[in-house]
Amino acid sequence: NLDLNNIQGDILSGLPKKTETYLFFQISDAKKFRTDLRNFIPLVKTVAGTLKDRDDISKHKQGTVGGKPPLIPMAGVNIAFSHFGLKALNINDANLVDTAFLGGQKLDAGANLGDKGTGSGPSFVPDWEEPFKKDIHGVFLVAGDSHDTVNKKIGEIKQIFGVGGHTPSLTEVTTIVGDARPGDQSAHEHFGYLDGVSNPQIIGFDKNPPPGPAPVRAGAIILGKDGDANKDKREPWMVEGSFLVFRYLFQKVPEFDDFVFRNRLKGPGMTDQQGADLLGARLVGRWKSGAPIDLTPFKDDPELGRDPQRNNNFHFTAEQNFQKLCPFASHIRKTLPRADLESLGISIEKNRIMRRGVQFGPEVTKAERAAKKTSQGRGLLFACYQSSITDGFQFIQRSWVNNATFPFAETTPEVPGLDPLISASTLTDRKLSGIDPNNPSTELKLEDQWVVPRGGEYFFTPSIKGLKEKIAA
Ligand code: N7H
Repeated sequence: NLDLNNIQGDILSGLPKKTETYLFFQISDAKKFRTDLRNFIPLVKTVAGTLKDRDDISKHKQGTVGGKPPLIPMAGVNIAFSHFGLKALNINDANLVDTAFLGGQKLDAGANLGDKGTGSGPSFVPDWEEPFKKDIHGVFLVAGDSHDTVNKKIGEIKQIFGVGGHTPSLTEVTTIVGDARPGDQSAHEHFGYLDGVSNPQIIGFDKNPPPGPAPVRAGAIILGKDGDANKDKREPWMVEGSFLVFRYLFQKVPEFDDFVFRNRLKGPGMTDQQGADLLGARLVGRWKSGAPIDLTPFKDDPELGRDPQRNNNFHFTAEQNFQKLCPFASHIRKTLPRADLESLGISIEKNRIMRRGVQFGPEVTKAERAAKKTSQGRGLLFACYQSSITDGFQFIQRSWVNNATFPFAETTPEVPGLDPLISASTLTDRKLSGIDPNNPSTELKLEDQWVVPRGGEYFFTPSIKGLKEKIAA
């Protein structure tokens, strides 16, 4: 019972994004903004539209003989609003129940996410890029095959809202461009690991879910459906919307590589590079190829890594209370503990998030690699959708990632420690156990923070009906 013509496309099908621009804005003239928004709505790509685009892309690929087919010009546009934006439009969003959303990410950044900053409580100012310290009202997401197509689309959007003319209804706060990495790294994030392998499969939407974590009810991601804890409180305009978390995450790649090499694992017959690759895989929980270490703990298996029928089919079940195969604190075990909780009868459905990020910044240069020091900004425009930020992104970051005793500190001799990639730098004594498969209690001290948050906001991505009947009404 999902209306695929009503739900914005990025949420369930992911706008195809070789490149994606995020244009953050403030509403400067609420009345005119509403009128302009009516003209903008036809540009919004729905799930149905995105599925059609994906179908066209695959037909196009199949129809080309030899070589790589050129991409077909294609752009997808979505829009989302922060709590501040809805307030600027005089929309009472009190029933858009989600403490994190209603407070905004700046308020969350210190106490709940652990970002660096100054001050405390409501006067906390995160150590972010300047534009993100302002109240952002909304964001346009424009994804596509090339900068040309995306920029053209952005030109159309600006024209609709009068930007650059005499009567603009919004002002641009900042624009960030994300790009998939080149060549065979296009599906890999900047540390080199295959990304986008594991996302929740939605019952009733994903027709043939590959083996892996249990599919979730649509309400885990989409408001007003079974599985949304606040289903009964949702007003019609909220139904089939979703909360979007955006985080501007910089990655220090040469520093990470240097740490992994210096702390490489050692064993009979293992080369230095193999030892470094094994340590990296144990920090992430997957090899760079995507192969999960729960299935192939000591040797990469690229064929497994690229096989969707197998690369997510693991649950840490052989590992209850143990971390020989995969450290408790490895990134993918921390952020999705699978049977670690499910075997105790604890459902993790409400904690699932649909990740839709894209990389930004150039490849690491020779000079950076030689200096083992980052001098150009690069990282991940992290984005994820959920029906509750409080149970989704915020909970994962606060209660799992930043919590050294999760999971199993009570029942194992080893304290798991912190997620080595994304735990907060403000935490003291940053370390994790389980890194050496033969000595799980040995702890590895984390010297640095390789993922640095430099901005973000919480948004609501409304349905088409929500846009027409409430926000633009
Ligand atoms: Fe993470 N990385 O490259 O190491 N992530 N992540 N993430 N992440 C995942 O399964 C990465 C971040 C999740 O289902 C993979 O698609 C990096 C945040 C979740 O088993 C890799 C950054 C949050 C999963 C990375 C980053 C999460 C996941 C494996 C920041 C939420 C699915 C590939 C720059 C708070 C877990 C895959 C599952 C997987 C990386 C950020 C959450 C390789 C570099 C902020 C839920």
